[in-house]
Amino acid sequence: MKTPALLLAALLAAAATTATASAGTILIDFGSSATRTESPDSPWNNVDETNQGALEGMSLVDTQAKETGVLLDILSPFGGPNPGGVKTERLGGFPVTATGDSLYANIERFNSHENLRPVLRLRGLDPRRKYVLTFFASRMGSSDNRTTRYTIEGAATEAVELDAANNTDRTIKTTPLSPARDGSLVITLTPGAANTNANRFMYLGVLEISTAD
Ligand SMILES: [Ca+2]
Repeated sequence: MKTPALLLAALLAAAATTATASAGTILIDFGSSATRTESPDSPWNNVDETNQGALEGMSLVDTQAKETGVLLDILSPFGGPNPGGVKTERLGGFPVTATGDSLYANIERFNSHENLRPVLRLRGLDPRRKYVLTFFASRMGSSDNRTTRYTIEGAATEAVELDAANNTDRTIKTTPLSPARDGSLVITLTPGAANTNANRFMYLGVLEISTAD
C-alpha cells in the first residue's frame, strides 16, 4: 500500500508528464457562421464573419479538446465568408463544413473592399519546438487561377502556395517551422504570382497546426 507521500509523488510525476506532453493537433475552420465545424469528439476552432474582424487572443483547443495555450489574433481581416468550397467529404479528410466554405480577400475592389491583405498571428507557441502548418482552401466553379501565397514569419520566413480554384483535395504543408523567440508565427495572405483572377481573390478554408517532433 502506498503511503500518502508516495502517492503524492506519483501524482506529481503524472502531472509533470502531462505538462510536458506535446500539444495535439489544432484544426481551425475559416468560413461562414452558418457552417461552423462542431465536432464534440474531435473539436475544431471556428473563425467566421462574426468574429474575424478584430479577433484577439482566441484560445485554441486541440483535437483532444485540450486547451493548448496557443492564441490566435487576426491583425488584418478578410473580406468575408465564401460558401463555394468543395462539399464532397473525402475519406479521412476534413469535414464538409470545413472544406465547403472559406474566408476570402481581394486586391481589386469587390463588395466595397480593396487591397485586403489578411494577417493572422499565432501566439503562445514553444520557441524550442517546431510546427508544421497545413493549409486548405477550395473555390469550386472557378475558370481562372486563384493561387494564394501564405507567407509565415517565425524564426525564419517561409512561403507556400495553393490554388483554391476547383480544389477538391490538395493541401499545402510548410516545412517544420521554428516560432520567433516570442513564441509567435505570423501568417500573411497575398495572391500568388500565378493568380489570374480579376479581383485577385485569395482564400483560407482550413489551417492545421501540428508539432513536428
Ligand atoms: Ca466552415
